[in-house]
Amino acid sequence: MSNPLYETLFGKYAGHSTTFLYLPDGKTISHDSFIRMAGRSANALREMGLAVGDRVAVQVDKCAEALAVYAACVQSGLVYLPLNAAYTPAEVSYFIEDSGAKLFICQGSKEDELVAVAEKSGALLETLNADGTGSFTELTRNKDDTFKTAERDGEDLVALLYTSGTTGRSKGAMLSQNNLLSNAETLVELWQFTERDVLLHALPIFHTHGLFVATNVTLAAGGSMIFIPKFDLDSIIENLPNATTMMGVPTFYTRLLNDSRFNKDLTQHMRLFVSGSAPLLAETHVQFEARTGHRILERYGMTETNMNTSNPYDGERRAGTVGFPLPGIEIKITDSKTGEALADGEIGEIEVRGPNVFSGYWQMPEKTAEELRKDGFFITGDLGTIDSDGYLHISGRNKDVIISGGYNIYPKEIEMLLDEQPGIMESAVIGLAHPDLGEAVAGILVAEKGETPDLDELAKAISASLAKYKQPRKLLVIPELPRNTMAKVQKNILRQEYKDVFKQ
Ligand code: MLC
Ligand code: AMP
Repeated sequence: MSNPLYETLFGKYAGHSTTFLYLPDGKTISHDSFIRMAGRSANALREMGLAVGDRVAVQVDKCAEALAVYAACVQSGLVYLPLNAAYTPAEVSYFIEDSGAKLFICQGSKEDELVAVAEKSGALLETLNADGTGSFTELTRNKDDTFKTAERDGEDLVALLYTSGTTGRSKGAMLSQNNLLSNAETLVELWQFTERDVLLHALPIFHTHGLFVATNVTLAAGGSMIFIPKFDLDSIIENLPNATTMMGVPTFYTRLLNDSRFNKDLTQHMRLFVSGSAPLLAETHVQFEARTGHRILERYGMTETNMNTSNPYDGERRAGTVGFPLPGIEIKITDSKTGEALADGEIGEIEVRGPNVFSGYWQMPEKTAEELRKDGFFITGDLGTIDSDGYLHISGRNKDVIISGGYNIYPKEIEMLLDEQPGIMESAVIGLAHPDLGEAVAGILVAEKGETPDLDELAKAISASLAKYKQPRKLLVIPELPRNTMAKVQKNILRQEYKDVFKQ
């Protein structure tokens, strides 16, 4: 096979008139039409002068055309770099520059703000809008809809996904053909996906969950997706009767449970509900089963590794656990300080090895060496334990990260901004329990001597630099931050002190 990922996800469906996408306006796109759309995009990319290995950064709304750019990149050997649509130009600028992207495709409405970003790093700039129009679409018009697929092998880079770091600098996780292919094939089998499946897709397509788990698994099985722009209760309820499966972050499921229309009748025909990206409370699992009769299947993954573990499809889906290592993937629990393996039942660092594990961080050999051991085990930064039946329980994190509605937020990035603001001496950013988002961001501030910061002004000042979902939902001023004898801020004390801030 010349390009295994392309063949498995797309190529083998050429000529198939089966439906791939059900779109919000009632239109559908068949597998064949989608592949032709991707072929036109691949020809446009080639004619723009892009060559195998070049990075294509994409910050657009969710639409079929965006997915076709992903397929076109796979087909033509370009490296796909999806970016959260909420990132500000200041945030995006780093990704474009760091990746050396040759092309940046953005929303038309943001073009003016982003011209300078593209120019600074010498990237071409094109637009793609939520309705599929835009300058990039114009370039694909009248192009040949077949494209000679680029030869690629398993180790070749397919995607670069940026994940923030505890030091504040984002790192580009390099994902290969094999990483994505092995995971998609494993999950199709484990979760028993077939061409009869219709996945209700309400996740964003710029992260692992919506792009590689939901989309790749559906594609590899030859199934179809009801493609909803974003999570919206009414559209979920309206579309559920036509779906067989759904994947979501825990917020999807808690929001559904808060709506009385979500009941057994609406879900009886469903085959599978999958949850991941953030901890699903055991309580949500139990309530979901009581309401619908379905046991949510919880799995565990991350940007650097795709999916690592899953509760079983046929066996017991155990609430509060993330199940067993996927076939071909090893998990071990180690002592954070020594790296030595710990016995089952002990809590330690979760490490993972397998064909799913990325090859390293883009142009960051030192960071790669810190987290990816020579023997292939990746140190996830998550803490967990394996119980006597082999189920993995995630008990916490060894990394300072907040997970809000399934988005990872690194406090360091926000603290650096807060600390720069006039009148602020220092800050600690923490995640506090939030009924809808799991965790939400709070900023605890210490003012310079004699200063009384205006918190509204402060919030406004940082908003230009930070995506909305990262902005603290609560800012508090306190006299001093609690520190241990090593002068390290004790965030656990702050989390305890302010634990009820977001509780209703
Ligand atoms: C949106 N907002 C958020 C937010 N999402 N704030 C904090 N955390 C979030 N996750 C902001 C909006 O900008 C808005 O601001 C306000 O909060 C309220 O918006 P909303 O309408 O209530 O939110 P909504 O748009 O419905 O989004 C919530 C959500 C969404 C949970 C549906 O965030 C979502 O789809 N999350 C999925 C994330 C995901 O795909 N993660 C996978 C990562 S991959 P305002 O003030 O302008 O109204 C990964 C690996 C793995 O982790 O294992 O899968
Ligand atoms: P990201 O870096 O955005 O890919 O997020 C990956 C992180 O999400 C993991 O390291 C975990 O901390 C968290 N995560 C993913 N799935 C789960 C889950 N099922 N339960 C708890 N945490 C999860």
